[in-house]
Amino acid sequence: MRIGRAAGVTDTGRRRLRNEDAFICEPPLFAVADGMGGARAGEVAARLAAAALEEAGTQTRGEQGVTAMIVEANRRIWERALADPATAGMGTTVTAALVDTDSGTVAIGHVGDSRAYLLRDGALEQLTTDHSLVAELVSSGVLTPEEAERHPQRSAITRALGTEPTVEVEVLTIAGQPGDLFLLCSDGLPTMLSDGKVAAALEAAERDPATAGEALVVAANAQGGEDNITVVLFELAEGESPAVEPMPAERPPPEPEPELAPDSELEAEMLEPEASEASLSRHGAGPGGRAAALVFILASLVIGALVLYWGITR
Ligand SMILES: [Mn+2]
Repeated sequence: MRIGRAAGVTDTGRRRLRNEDAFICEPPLFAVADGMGGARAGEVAARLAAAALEEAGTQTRGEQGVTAMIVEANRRIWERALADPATAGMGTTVTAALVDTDSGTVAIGHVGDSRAYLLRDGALEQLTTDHSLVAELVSSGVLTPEEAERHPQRSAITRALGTEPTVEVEVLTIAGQPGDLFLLCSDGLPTMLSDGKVAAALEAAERDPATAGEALVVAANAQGGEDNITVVLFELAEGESPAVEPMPAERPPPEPEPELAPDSELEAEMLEPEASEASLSRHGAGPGGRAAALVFILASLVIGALVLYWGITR
């Protein structure tokens, strides 16, 4: 099994001033976080969660791995909230999928109401159960699923990351099949689009993650775009995962942790496209180019010396 195409997209929507969602699309790790809290604290919480997950992403696998990275993210958000009164009470949802291509399994961990779905053989299945008030009322029979969709308290979550010193992570494992298309999303998608409409959009996009991601955001905005909308899509495919090129010994310095910054600064930071490690390592002349440059410099020196010698002896 290997991971095929993948894409992530986030959008502020049409009603909110800020985007407090964050996502990761770094195979084999995929995640969505939907922050909450006063001022800009929700944004800080979601970005802290994404940064913590991204750091752990390549070193772990399975349910234990995904649980450990979410627990660590919880610890970091909780400690930041204690240290910085401006962010007190901040929290975030998180839904993370960690693919193990060797065993062909996908471990999914989640806290809150961001969801994971699987499109397999044309059928869209919701994999996660929301940790939300309305989901509990539905499971206890107080509300029907249809009533839950229109409930004014539908965005109230019963579990969050970073609001308590410890967190209970719900995990599950899916045995993957070639052709599987996984979708992770913040609640801004399902509150605007029914599962049927989401499935139709995925099929209309011919299951291409990038096309489907854009189409889902457009469709959710067309329905009102009442919340931030974030979707991450990845497919599983037949075959081996390509051999991983050995990484350079040096690593770029870690990204600074997100701070509560003035609007303009934070906005600029958010808009800046993130250069991936792979694209960074491809910049510059490389070993071959370096040798050519060295030859050129040596040749220039020799010619310079000859010209100087000719000038003096003349
Ligand atoms: Mn949301």
